[in-house]
Amino acid sequence: MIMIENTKKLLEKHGQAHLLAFWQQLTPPKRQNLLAQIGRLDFAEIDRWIAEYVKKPESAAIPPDFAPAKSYHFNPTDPEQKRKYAQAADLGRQLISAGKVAAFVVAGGQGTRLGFPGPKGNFPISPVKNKTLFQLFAETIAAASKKYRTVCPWYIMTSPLNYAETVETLRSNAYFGLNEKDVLIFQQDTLPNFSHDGKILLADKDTIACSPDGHGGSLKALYKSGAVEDMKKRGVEFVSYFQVDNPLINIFDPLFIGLHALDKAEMSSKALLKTAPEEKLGIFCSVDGNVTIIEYSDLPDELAHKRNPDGSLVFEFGSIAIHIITRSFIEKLNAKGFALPLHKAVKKIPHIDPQGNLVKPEQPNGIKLESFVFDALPLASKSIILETPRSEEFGPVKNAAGVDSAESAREMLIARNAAWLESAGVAVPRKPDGSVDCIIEIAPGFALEKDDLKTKLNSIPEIKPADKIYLA
Ligand code: UD2
Repeated sequence: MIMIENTKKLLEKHGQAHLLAFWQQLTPPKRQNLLAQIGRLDFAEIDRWIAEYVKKPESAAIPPDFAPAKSYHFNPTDPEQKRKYAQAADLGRQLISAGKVAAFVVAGGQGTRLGFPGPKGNFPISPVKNKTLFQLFAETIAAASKKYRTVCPWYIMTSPLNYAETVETLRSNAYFGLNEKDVLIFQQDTLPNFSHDGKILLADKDTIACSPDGHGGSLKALYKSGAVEDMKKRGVEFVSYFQVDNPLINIFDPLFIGLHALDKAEMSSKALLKTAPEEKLGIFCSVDGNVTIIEYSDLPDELAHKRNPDGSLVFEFGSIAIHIITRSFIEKLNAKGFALPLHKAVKKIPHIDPQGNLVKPEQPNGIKLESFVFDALPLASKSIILETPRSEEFGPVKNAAGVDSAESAREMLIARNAAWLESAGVAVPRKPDGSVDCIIEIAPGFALEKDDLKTKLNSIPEIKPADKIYLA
């Protein structure tokens, strides 16, 4: 009794009394459930979010000292840099071999654009065997562990919405050949959803409407879940961060890992040249000398289109959400407490109206808040950017068709496989327009990078036009 009175007072003070509107209709367990959810909310923080994000129009606050960021080119540009790249790649290989590098995929998104039910990692993508994204990542991790004679652990962040299904996928597929104890699956937090006037929405009479707190939530979730502690026990010092939608990811890149370590960076990124000003990639810039990424939707058009005298884009480097994060950086952030800024997205959010009816809106009706992992970049004492060729490392599966779709990702996988084989001296049939005239899949266990093919040439058959080739 006292508890509900206190809760009522608290909610009234913060303008959220409607959360108890259906109290009288709830059974005791449902009342407990609702009270527990309310108990987990930090109302002082919520008041701040409402004032700072929910009620404010979305604004792109571009700081005055905003400039393009400097990056390492994928090929060294002078002899001194050539030496540094060789040293870095060596160091990277040593670090992987010593078990100091872990794979970390953020897989908590809802994948609404793709229209695929369930975890996006279950999406079938490989060109011949139709392996799923999760299987490709698992096989890559297994192949790296074998190549470097070590154990590379895999951390998977899910949201509460897809945790159980992700665990079930991994379990029922025997972790795709990895050891169960080397795969840690954990959940990110959620944040409440709001109406435009700052009221928390109810998904049901006893349930607050919530959504995952964005991939920025990973920096807290890694810590809270015990994943960082687990890394510490294993001696992992670097986290190779990637998104679940990119089958071309090179998870264990010795050069990237080595440059990050050599430059004593805390959080580093891979970049690629944008195809067009409109391409949907966050852009790299420097603010007050700190590497920063501004999301494409926040970059004013005039800056996105700004060109140098030679015609290149001034802000030409896009982020493909590939990072190396030093474990101690995550520990440091969490030990002293930190809050990444939130970003607001206006979305269609099903909810219960004041009369208790379920509303499934046709138009965006409310606000979801999320944090972005790249907002931690300016908090790092040092951050490097390594440019990477698009054809080698980026073919995201975002849409059902067209740009950044399963089809375009499969084409890129085939094109990359063909280029690797050709660079090893294997003839690959091509059509008159230059495109690859066969379907080739190279299993991660066969080659993780093109140099791995050199020792496998005897086991590669002759490839004829329209062939379907699986190299494993
Ligand atoms: C992201 C980047 C964009 C570019 C692009 C490359 C942001 C805001 N934008 O755009 O700059 O680098 O990727 O592909 O990052 N996720 C979670 N939990 C969440 C939300 C997302 O784990 O609460 C994961 C999600 O499963 C996916 C990744 O984060 O692996 C990216 O999410 P997205 O599809 O929303 O990002 P997108 O395509 O808008």
